[in-house]
Amino acid sequence: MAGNRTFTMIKPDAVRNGHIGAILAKINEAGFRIVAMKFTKLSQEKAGEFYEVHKERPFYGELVDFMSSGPIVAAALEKDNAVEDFRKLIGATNPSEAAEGTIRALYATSIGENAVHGADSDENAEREIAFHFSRYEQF
Ligand code: IDP
Ligand code: MG
Repeated sequence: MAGNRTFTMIKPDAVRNGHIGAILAKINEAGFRIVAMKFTKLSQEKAGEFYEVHKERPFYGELVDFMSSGPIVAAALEKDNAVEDFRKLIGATNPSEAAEGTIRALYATSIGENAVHGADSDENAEREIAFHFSRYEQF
């Protein structure tokens, strides 16, 4: 059964470009409830740990540098079928392939600097929420 929680980050490019408000509005309009949220910055070490699954990929170093290059917004979101519906809302990894109206089509600049993260499975959503938030920060 599909779970009802997912995890997102508004990435440093979108924060720098002033898109926090617009992206949160899209998330709300799509019917997600925010259950935890923080404005924070990842150290190189934390970014490396978060993206450990991509350690062997050629873009890993670039990804870790980028994700620790400035503040982010991290949030846990709730909705029926949250993981799949959120991936639809953000669009393809590469913004040039992202469907019209998706967050990445609107706000991403490149395949690396693609505005938002979205968890790709219920299991990873729970792992990522626990990585960023204690139980007492979740509502
Ligand atoms: P996803 O974010 O759509 O799930 P993944 O394949 O899990 O995409 O990759 C994680 C992140 O790594 C992407 O969101 C993007 O920031 C970065 N990334 C993926 N592919 C490339 C690439 O070819 N060059 C540079 N960065 C990449
Ligand atoms: Mg992914």
